[in-house]
Amino acid sequence: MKNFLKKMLIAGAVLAATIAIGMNRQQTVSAAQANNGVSDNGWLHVEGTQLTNEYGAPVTLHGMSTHGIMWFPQFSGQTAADAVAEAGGNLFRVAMYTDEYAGYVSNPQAAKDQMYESVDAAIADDMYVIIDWHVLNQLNGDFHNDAAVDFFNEVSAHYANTPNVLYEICNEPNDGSGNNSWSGTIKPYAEQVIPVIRANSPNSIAIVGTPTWSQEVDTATADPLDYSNVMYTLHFYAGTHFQWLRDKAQTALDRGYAIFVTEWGTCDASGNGGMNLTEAQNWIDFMNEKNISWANWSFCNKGESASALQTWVTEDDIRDGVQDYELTESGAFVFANLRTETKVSYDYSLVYDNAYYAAHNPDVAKAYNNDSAKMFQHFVKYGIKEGRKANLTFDVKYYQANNTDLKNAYGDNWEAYFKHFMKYGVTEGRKSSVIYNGRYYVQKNNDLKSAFGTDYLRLYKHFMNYGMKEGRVASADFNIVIYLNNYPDLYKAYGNNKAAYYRHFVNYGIKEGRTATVRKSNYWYGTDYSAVYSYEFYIVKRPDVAKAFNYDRELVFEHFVKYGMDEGSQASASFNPAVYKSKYTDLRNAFGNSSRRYYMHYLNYGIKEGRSAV
Ligand code: IDC
Repeated sequence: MKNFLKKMLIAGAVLAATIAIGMNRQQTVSAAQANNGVSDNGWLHVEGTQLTNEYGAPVTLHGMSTHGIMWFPQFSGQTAADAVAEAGGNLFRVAMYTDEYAGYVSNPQAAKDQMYESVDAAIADDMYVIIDWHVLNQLNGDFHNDAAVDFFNEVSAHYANTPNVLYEICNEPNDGSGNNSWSGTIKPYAEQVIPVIRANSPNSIAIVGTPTWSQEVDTATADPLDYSNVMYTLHFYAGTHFQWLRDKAQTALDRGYAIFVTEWGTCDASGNGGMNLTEAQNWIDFMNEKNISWANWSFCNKGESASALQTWVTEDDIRDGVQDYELTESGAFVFANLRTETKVSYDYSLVYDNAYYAAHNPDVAKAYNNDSAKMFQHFVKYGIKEGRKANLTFDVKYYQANNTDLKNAYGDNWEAYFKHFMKYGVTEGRKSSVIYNGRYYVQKNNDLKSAFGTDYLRLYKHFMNYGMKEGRVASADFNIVIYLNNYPDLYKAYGNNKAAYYRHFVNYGIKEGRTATVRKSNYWYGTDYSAVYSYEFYIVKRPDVAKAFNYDRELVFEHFVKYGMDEGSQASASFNPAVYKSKYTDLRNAFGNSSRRYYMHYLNYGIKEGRSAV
């Protein structure tokens, strides 16, 4: 079993890296499926310097930026997105110029139409996509602010519930000479645009350009924006920008802020000068080491060094993906670095038990002929999405119903609940099943509290491995003592096999309407004492007991079962042990003065035999 769990962990990590391949596509228009894309990572957020996926794992985006979408629409739509996804990218940057090349301000509708087409193409491929307000050289610190507000208001409403979309609100917010004031001009612009986006799509990522062609991430982070999920733009061109610019990046990281390289080139900053692949490699190493996400400039066939495609390559040529000979020197270098690996690995043993999965998913067990490795793969690829039952201590539907904060965020996205639990929920001691609530468990078991404190992960594992066997209480919804007291049939079947009662309750008891919270009166370990016991009678007969236990029904009853019978106290008008004894010589010969045995005889046989004790 231990070995199998270990294998599961490893298989989980491997599967997480390759899972995209097995995913069912929703859209049929495109052929591509991004590696390490949105269906693997969900909504992104920023934690410190790190872009992080929905499940708390660091994630890196690598992809291509379009050239101007109005200039090169043939390399800005579905064909282009597919080609980038097929080459291993999980990011597509949609560069919508504001001014140059039929930019947004001269014909907003046409630019928007192309922008929507490009963004939707990336979404169809399960990629993340940056909507880039590609402003370059505005004078007087105006980045078409009003137009930007309108634009981002519209697109963030349109994509409010789409985890794919990231908003880059100003590509390079320069004034005429390149430089610009961060605190005086760019920051106020961001403070104008970001709230508009957040009003529509509160959890989205905003990427903000920085002074000097988006190089001064150091200046920007000296006076940072006061929003969550903000990233600062860094642009570099390997022929122009060297270690001194990486130092600026390092400054921002050292301060704890996240940067995004939304544009970089293998050549010089003009986009068309000399290549510097040595320096490009230095940059790639730096970005890999820091987990910095990037988009390369640019995916087009323009005759300039930065272009990834040869000048003669057409859209038709790349419908079957980009072939090596269709790439330029730059393109070849960039494409070789596109693929990212999922860095997520989950401890599936927290939510998955092979025998349980087989028992509760007979279709799967049958399809895979009970092969445990294959069933586990089924769970990771499909079962988790379908919200299937996979172990006793994590019930995804219960988790949804009993954690309303998550319900609001995840709806019926079952995979999100499983992953949330493995990553966070378990360590937070959340309610995970009708039989388990970490906080309750530690509250009700003092020895565990001193052993584990609030290490809820260990508490959960303790419950799985020992707690159930030991019959410990771990949920207000299931009290094993009450359960086994209430139901004689169960006690007969399971005796002191405590774990069996948890299983029975989860698998059958709930459906059968059995109760494990309220004791049926006069039941003790499955035996009904009603024929020999009534609370009202007993407290009159034994005022000492009633007083000692403050008239508590449960405790008074417990006294009767544990001591009262031995003491020969009558507890019901219909059974007087003294009368029973004096009436039946056979019993007297057998039981002598052991008064408990008269009670038990009456309950087990006497009643059936028609004997009487009054
Ligand atoms: C370049 C294009 C080039 C175009 C020029 C002017 O590669 O074809 O003629 O813009 O519009 C940036 C900009 C990006 C530039 C790129 C290369 O964000 O628009 O593209 N660059 O010069 N910042 C630094 C370099």
